[in-house]
Amino acid sequence: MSEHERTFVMVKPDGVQRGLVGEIIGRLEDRGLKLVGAKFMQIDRELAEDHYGEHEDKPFFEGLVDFITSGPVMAMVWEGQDATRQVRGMMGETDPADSAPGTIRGDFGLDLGRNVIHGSDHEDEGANEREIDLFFDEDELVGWDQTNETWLYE
Ligand code: IDP
Ligand code: MG
Repeated sequence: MSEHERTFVMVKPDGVQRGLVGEIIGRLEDRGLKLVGAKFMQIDRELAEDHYGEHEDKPFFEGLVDFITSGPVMAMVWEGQDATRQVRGMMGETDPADSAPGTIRGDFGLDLGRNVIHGSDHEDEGANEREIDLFFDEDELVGWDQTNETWLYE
């Protein structure tokens, strides 16, 4: 079994409004990933601007901050082998229009600005840890033994 890691995942306001929280959690559970933290919350502008800081100079930044603060989100931490990259694969491409059927964005989205889910970028070293720290205190994360682990990992 190789090293397990934690990744930050968030159902965005469009996903919450469209009733996709259960569907998305179900897909991550079915894959074998382990939920270790969850918080249903509304993001304030300060947190949104921090979280999307890498995009602050982009023309879509204001609209993105407006959108992500416009309603509740389901913020989560999921754990598993290669979790960050695997979740990104399940999400699809940034633009739902370029996302394959079977991916979350490919199955539930049509428009770049309404792409349902966020997941830490595996190509951005340490993004998972940074985002987890931004949204969760250490004592809000729950370490637990997944009893089916021997059937998920060699
Ligand atoms: P990612 O969510 O796949 O990591 P990023 O490039 O990090 O994609 O962009 C963050 C978010 O900003 C996207 O998920 C999307 O909601 C939004 N976004 C990215 N590019 C555009 C754009 O060109 N127009 C509008 N929104 C965008
Ligand atoms: Mg990104």
